[in-house]
Amino acid sequence: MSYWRGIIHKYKEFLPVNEKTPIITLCEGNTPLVYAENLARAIGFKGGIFLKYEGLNPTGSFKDRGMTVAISKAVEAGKRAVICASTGNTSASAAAYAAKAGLRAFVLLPKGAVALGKLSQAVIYGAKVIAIQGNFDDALYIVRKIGELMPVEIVNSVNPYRIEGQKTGAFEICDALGKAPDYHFIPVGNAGNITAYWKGYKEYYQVGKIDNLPKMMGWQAEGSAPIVKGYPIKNPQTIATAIRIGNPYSWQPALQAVHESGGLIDAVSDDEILYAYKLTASTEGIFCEPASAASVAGLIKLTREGFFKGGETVVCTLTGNGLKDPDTAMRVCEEPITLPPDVDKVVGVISL
Ligand code: AN7
Repeated sequence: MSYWRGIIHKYKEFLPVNEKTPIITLCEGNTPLVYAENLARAIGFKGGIFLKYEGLNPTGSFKDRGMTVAISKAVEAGKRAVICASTGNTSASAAAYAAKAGLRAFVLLPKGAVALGKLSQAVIYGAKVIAIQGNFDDALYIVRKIGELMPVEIVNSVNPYRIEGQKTGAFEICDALGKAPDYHFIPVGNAGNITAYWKGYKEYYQVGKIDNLPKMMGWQAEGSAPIVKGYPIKNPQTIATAIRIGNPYSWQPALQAVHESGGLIDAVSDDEILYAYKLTASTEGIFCEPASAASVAGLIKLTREGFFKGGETVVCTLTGNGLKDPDTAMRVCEEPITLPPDVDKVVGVISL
């Protein structure tokens, strides 16, 4: 069969699966790598920008790559239920893949701090949703305790199968470009994805699929930047709720990715994130969520600082779909004009 059947079918030899693993897939992966010449021109970047649009995965974020592996392995191990803490996307993905697998799903969300689209996904896929009066870090702590107490599989990136699946994003980029980019820009929350991409690039390098490695460039939101600051943040804040995380689980592997690759991890402000969010949509026709725009915001920041020599190839991972959080788009953009049903009145507001 030649049609796309998801990342496990495509990249089996790199994944911890065998003939007995039941493959639970929603045909995730194979997402567009969009050449962003308009964005490059707009920000004065003198090289090639490619946007890896992970918002086009089945539940609208990169989490589906890790979840297909985590849920397949949970089924293989005979598990009946999964649990996760989430800023929204992990819960949407866990709920969907659990539904496909016939498993029960329990998701713990920070109350009032999850975009409505993501919450609606968890609910409609049939997960038991528990809103915690606390933040993501509180919810993850509880999930890890419950994982010790009850026969339920944790599908946060505490689960190594998540990282395994997510590394396929790097494979797809290399397959598309025929090489690794010079720089890979990526938002950082719980720091699993930067860890996963670096693992993917290194594995492709080891088997000779590529002969270069990118510098890993991770971006946290200023109010939620524990790795940049060097200590956990008790009460993280940012408009990019997906990365509102004060004590990332994959802190050390993320630092290792940055150090081994010669990259960096830095922070961008909410204003910089929103600017990048709007610019990506208005120049490239790609609506990502605010957290995803942290990667583009980081690229804009470094471009303005004169960081690049010119001629570099960079990839920005756009981790999630903007439709998950339409409230933010409506808050930061101009309100639609309301008019009576009158041709002249409408003509009056159209300037060509
Ligand atoms: C759109 O869903 O942590 O650094 O619980 O949803 O691998 O955590 C989401 C994270 C970036 C950060 N962009 O990735 C969750 C969750 C989007 C995200 C990140 C997330 P990691």
